[in-house]
Amino acid sequence: MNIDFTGIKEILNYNKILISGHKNPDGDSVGACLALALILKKLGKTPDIYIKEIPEQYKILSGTEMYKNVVDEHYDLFIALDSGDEDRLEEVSKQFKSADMTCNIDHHISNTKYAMKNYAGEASSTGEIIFHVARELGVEIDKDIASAIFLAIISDTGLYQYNNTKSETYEVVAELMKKDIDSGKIIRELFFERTYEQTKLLGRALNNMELLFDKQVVYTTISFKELKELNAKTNETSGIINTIMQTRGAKIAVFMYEPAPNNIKVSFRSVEPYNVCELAQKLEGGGHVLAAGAMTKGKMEEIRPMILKLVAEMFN
Ligand SMILES: [Mn+2]
Repeated sequence: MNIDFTGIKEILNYNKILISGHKNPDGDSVGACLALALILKKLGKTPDIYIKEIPEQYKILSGTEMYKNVVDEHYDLFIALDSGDEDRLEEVSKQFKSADMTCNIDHHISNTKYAMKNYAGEASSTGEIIFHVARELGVEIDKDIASAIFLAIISDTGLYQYNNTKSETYEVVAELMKKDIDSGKIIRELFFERTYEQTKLLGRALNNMELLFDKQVVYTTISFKELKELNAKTNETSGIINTIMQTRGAKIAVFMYEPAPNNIKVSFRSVEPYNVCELAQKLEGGGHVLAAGAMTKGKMEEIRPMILKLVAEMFN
C-alpha cells in the first residue's frame, strides 16, 4: 500500500457526511461505500450513501438501508470512492462542489486528485484501501464490514485472476475470512448467478461477437433496441466484457453498448503489454491498464469503426 493516510482522521470532524461511488456502480464501488459507511457508523456518525440504483447482485450485503437515491442539497463532508475523476461521480456533483470538505479514496491509475484530500494509490480495489482506512481510524472490522470489503475485492480482481491481485490482497482477505464471512455465498451470487434477462443478453452479445486483427481482438455490441427487446437493464450488461475476453488468444476485448439512444458505453479489457487505459483516455474515459472504459455520444455505426481504428493503431 503506497498511500499516505496523513490527515485521514480529520474526516471525523464532520457530521453531515455523504459517501458516493461512481456511475454504473460495480461491486468495488458498492462494497467500498458500504464498508466505509459501516466503519463511520461505529464511530458514531450517520453517513448517507448515494447510489442511484443498486444492482440486484450486491443486495446480499447488509446495511443496504443506508443507500439513498435522493439526497439533501448540502453535506459538510463528501467522500468519493472508486472514482478516478469528478465526472465519474454519480449525479451528486452539486453536493461535491458545495461540500466544506471533499475526500477522494481510490485506486485508479488515472486518478486526477480532484478532491481537497486525496488518498489514491495502488491497490486491488478501493475496498482493499478501505480495510486500511479502518485500521487508521482504529475501527475493529466486523462481519458486515468484512463482507462488504470481500465483495469489493473479489469484484475488482475478477476473483483473484487479474494482475492487481498481490500478496497484500490475500493478506487482507485472510483477515476478512477470520470474521466468519459467508465467502462462498458472496462468490456464487457475484460470479455464478445471473438473472434470466442477463443470460439472454449474454447470449445475444456472444452471438454478435467477432474476431478481428488476426484473431487478436474480440469485440461485440448490444444496441439500445436489443436491450429493450430482451427486457434487460443496462447494469445487466456487466460480465459481458469479461466473458468475451475468455476467448483463447484474445489480446484485447471491446464491448460497446447503447444504454440510451446514441449514447455508447465502451469497455476494454486486455493482456499485457496492451494498455487499454490509453485507449479509454482518448475517448475521455479512464480506468486501469488492463481494464478501462469510456462513454461517448453518437450512433453505433459511426462510433464502432472509430473505436476499432483506435484499437488497430495499438498493433502498429
Ligand atoms: Mn474499483
